[in-house]
Amino acid sequence: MPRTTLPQTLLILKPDAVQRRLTGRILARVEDKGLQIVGMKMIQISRALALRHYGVHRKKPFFKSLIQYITSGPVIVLAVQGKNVIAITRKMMGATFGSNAEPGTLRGDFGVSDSFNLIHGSDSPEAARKEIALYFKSDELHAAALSDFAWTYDLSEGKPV
Ligand code: FUP
Repeated sequence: MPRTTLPQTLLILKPDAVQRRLTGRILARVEDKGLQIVGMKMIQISRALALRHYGVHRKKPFFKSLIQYITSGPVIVLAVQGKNVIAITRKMMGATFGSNAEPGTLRGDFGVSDSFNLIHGSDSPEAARKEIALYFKSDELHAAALSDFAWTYDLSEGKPV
């Protein structure tokens, strides 16, 4: 199997996804797309970690409720890799809140709230690097190529070797 370096992103299945038992269906959509889960764990995000993650929003009016929400219960954090993974996962997530997210997207299909939005996904390669490092140690990531890569990622110019 050829070795490849695929871009990575951080996803968080937020407390409402866990409480509403939606995590399996969201994970299935990630895998169905052909993305590779390279790290996964259930944690409860501490206030200190939430402040580091969402520090860019500290001046926003929603900051306090955002920190309260993300620390309110267990979440599933995922490091995911794949071709064009950031753009693809952002598209799969949909607009920020379910009330206006398109049908077919995760937020559009599974929620209607204007506060709880089920899933976080990094919005740039820099954010992804920073966020993956916040949640995972390097030995918690398992990024070796999967056996279907030649077919899923057409890595050998049309020849599935
Ligand atoms: P997104 O990239 O779609 O997850 O959304 P943003 O990066 O714009 O916002 C980060 C988080 O802040 C969202 F997941 C939810 C929260 N937020 C609010 O609570 N109210 C807002 O008006 C905007 C964002």
